[in-house]
Amino acid sequence: KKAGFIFDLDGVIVDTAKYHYLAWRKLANELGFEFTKEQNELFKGVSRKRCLEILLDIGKIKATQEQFNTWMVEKNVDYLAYIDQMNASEILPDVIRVLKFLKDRDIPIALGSASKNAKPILEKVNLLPYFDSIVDGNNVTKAKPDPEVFLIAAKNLEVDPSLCVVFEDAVAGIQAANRAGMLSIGIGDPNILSEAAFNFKDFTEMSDSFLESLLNQ
Ligand code: B16
Ligand code: MG
Repeated sequence: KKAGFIFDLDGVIVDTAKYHYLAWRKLANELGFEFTKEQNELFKGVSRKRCLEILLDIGKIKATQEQFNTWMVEKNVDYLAYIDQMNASEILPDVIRVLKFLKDRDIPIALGSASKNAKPILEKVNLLPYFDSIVDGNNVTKAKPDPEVFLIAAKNLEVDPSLCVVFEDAVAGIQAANRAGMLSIGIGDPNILSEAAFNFKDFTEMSDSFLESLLNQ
């Protein structure tokens, strides 16, 4: 039976976390407090709205609905300025090898990301042509760890969820994949992503023979 592959974006395909961090830090500083790299870990895989809620908690700031919306927009404008400067050199190591491996075998590929900026980012780094379906923050109502994003991706690929493989760098994303009944593969720190079925530091550690074994589950 046909397998389907679903990739998270931030932390799996590109390292945009550093740009999210710079944009959130700028907002925090404007509001009069510090925002550290460690605190930014909590933001991975989490929606923009939830990130701002956490940021304001850190700064102990109460916002009106209007201020909240203004800051959401401001952060995104700053983030997009960084995205605008991106190019293919920022694709994480061996991502293209894995995408090509799957494409050569006509395996359907989807993106499953919390970001509302997923499409422009894929365009910027020239990876859009690899994806048969893009499911992102604009298509989902429930954030990871809810499985919605991955279930929609499986439906779009016309592949049974039990035959889908998900690459994820966030705990919430691994949980979402597991809840969707998919094979979860952690990309990053195995201690943090311990709920994943398999773990790799990055794609350079993932052999073609391992990929081959995923095609014939
Ligand atoms: P945006 P992923 C997530 O992307 C990021 O990890 C998370 O830090 C970010 O807040 C979220 O996208 C929303 O991004 O503000 O661009 O809509 O890891 O799910 O690809
Ligand atoms: Mg991610």
